[in-house]
Amino acid sequence: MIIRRPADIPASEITPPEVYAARRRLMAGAGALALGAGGLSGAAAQSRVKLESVRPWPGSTKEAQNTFEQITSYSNFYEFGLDKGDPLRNSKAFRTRPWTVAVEGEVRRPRSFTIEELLKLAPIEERVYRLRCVEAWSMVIPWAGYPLAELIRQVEPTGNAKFVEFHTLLDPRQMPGQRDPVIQWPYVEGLRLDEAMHPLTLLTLGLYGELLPNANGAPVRLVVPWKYGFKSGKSIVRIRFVERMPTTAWVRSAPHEYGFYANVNPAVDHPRWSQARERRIGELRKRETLPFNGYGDQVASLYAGMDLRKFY
Ligand SMILES: Nc1nc2c(c(=O)[nH]1)N[C@H]1C(S)=C(S)[C@@H](COP(=O)(O)O)O[C@H]1N2
Ligand SMILES: [Mo]
Repeated sequence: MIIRRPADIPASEITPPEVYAARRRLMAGAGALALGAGGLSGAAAQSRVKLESVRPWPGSTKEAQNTFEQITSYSNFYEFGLDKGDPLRNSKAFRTRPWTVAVEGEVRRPRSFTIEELLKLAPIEERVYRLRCVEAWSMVIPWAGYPLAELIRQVEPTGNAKFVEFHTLLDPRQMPGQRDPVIQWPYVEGLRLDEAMHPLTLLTLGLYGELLPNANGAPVRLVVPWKYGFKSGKSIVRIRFVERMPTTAWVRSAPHEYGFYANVNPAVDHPRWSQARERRIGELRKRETLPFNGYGDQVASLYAGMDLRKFY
């Protein structure tokens, strides 16, 4: 039996079947995405805005950081297309002002936050985190934000709040990828309440000391560094506290391939490829993937007693 490395796996195997089918339809449509995007291809680059005060965070990884260029041009953001360069190409005219995030469900003080309020809610830190994508690539990224727990405390979850849902903007006029039913839109992700409250879970507003680029989930996204990248929803408009485990977009789309927990785990293979190793973007060699993406000393206790082969 031949064991193939991820680099040898064709796109047809590494991509969920419905995504692969959609990609073929888009290619057959000869640029239908770019044309359908309302002239986005001619839009000027997004202006870059420096954040006012960003403090360094002592827990940052000292590993070499990926460049701004790599982080913005190699990204998954299916609302803007399926290829890694599509989010940068197709999101230039994306409007992120005005923007509000509704926080609702099982909370005593439901309310909306404007993006301006979110930028002032707590001191913004630069946190350099590793990102491990389920597709077996990784990056090191200097995000800017503060723990999601700061926001959660303000809305006071009730005793019934066990899980938190994160909903991305639904706007097919601005997000051309949403015109193709690759997944059921909008993108919905979720965390258990204790995961959402964990101090590593970052409400993210910036990258490299600037406001978030559109391609990386402007104006506000989540970053959950011990989980596969897809758990970190972008361009969030609604945060909902619920009693039951939410059916997230990827679990709905391919339940045999993507679990709710999605903790980075080199010992549990994806049904179509190994998760034991990863390629850091910008490198050729493979690195060993670490349990919980190297954050195990801080998060493993959240899963004490759970069978992580079953709850993947
Ligand atoms: N709304 C939305 N959020 C999303 C995605 C997406 O397609 N749509 N892709 C996810 C995946 S698979 C990854 S790996 C990360 C990548 O984020 P980054 O490119 O900003 O690092 O975003 C996640 N969040
Ligand atoms: Mo990913």
